[in-house]
Amino acid sequence: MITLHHLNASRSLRILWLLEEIGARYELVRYQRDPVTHLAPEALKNIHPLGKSPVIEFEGQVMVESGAIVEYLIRRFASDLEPAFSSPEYIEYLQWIHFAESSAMVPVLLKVFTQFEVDAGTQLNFLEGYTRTEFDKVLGFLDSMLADKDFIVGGKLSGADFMLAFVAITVVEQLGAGAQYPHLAAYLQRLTALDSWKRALKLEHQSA
Ligand SMILES: N[C@@H](CCC(=O)N[C@@H](CS)C(=O)NCC(=O)O)C(=O)O
Repeated sequence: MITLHHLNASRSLRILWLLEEIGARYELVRYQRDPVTHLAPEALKNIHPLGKSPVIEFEGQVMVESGAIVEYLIRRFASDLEPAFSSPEYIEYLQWIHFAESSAMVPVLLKVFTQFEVDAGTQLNFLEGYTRTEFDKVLGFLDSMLADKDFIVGGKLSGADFMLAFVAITVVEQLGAGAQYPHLAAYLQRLTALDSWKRALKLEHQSA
């Protein structure tokens, strides 16, 4: 049995959606962000010292990092969600999984945090220009790569989509940048139309 330690409004949505898609038996343990600090509750540190989510427990091991969890669960339970290792698509698949949590999340989070500061009236110097340049470069690239695709790799749903969905939802819904990135917005619409996504979102909202 898999246990998912799930923090609301977090990257853990990637894993919740994946578990719903796979149809695996799992237990959901919910945690709520502190309304002021937005941090996870201390209780999450009892599971893993970082106190971040997602965390899964499986067969006596504790595992963190959403990308690693996605790769592992797919390899173990849903190999149809990854291309064959020897295919060119596998390289694309692996690249996009890691792009989602590294190249993409850095400018996306910078944008979220600088927005907080701008809204609070903080005078930003280097950070504002750097964030804008990086965000436009990386999200523009992702948007262009989605121009003629339903899913990011091989014309079908794969682990890379589970990773990128959180990037898309943050950019489109939280940052309101859907008009600037129409292919990303359309991609998110396709993902959110899937039954497994709808089930995951229902569970996510129950935890709010
Ligand atoms: N690279 C990690 C990042 C995990 C992470 O930073 N999770 C955030 C939520 S999106 C978190 O738990 N924040 C609460 C905290 O740090 O207290 C992953 O992909 O799983």
